[in-house]
This record gives sequence, C-alpha cells and structure tokens, in this order.
Amino acid sequence: MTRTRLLTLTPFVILALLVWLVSVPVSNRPVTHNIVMTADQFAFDPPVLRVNQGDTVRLTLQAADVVHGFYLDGYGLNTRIEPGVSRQIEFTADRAGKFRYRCSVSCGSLHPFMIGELVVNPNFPFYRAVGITLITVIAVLVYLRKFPPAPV
Ligand SMILES: [Cu+2]
Repeated sequence: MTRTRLLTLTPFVILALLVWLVSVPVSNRPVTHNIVMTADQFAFDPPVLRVNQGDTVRLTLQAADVVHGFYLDGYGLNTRIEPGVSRQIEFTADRAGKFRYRCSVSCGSLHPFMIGELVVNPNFPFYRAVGITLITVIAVLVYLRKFPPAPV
C-alpha cells in the first residue's frame, strides 16, 4: 500500500473510531444487581462482586451453617445473618475501588479468613473525553498534511 493511499484511508479510520467512541453505550448507566450471597464456614459465595460505580447492589444474605455477619469496608455496612433467615441489604456503589467484605461474627477457627471483595469500577468520562480529543487532533493533523493550507 502506498503512502498516499494510507493517508487517504486515515480519515475514514479516524471517523470510524470517533463514531465508535461516541456510540458505545456509556457504562455508567446505573443498573441494579440482585445478588444472593451465601455465607458458609469459611467463605462467602460469590467471593468477588464486580459492579460499576453508581450501580445499586441488592444483596440477599443467607447463612448456610452457623450465624455469620456481613461487614463491608468503606461503606460501613454491617449485618448479622442467621441460618434460615435471609436478610436483604441494599446500597449504591457510589465509591470506586476495591472493598473487602468480611464476616463480622466469630464463626469458627478460620473466621478471620472469611473475606470477599467488592470491586467498583470507576466511570471514565474523563478518559473518553481525552480519547475523543486526541483522535480529533490526529485527524486535523493528517488533514493538514494532506491538504496543506495555500501559502499566503
Ligand atoms: Cu465469621
């Protein structure tokens, strides 16, 4: 492929990228996650929760064997889970980052290791804006290179 041909194609590639960037649904549209979380000696199931920032998390907590607790770091949530009684807690994952959840009721020898992780992915409006700006700048540079302004 010749250099000129490549230059001719570049604006189309850039346009396609722009259209893609603008049209990809923004991941920050909040959704509600209904999750059944089972506490069992000595683990939580699921062990990892992944949500996006702004999502609502509705947890139905149940204990499979003995009394457990559910404490979520960073969100200050704490509740006791009795076997046979499911308990619902709901919160908005408004803080991005990784947060541990742990059992807050001494439930046996390995109780201190009864830990799970909530991963709240941040929204990226900033990186998206940087991406669109960069692509536009490159498009303008390519265009100017191809059609240099007439000397004055
Ligand atoms: Cu425990």
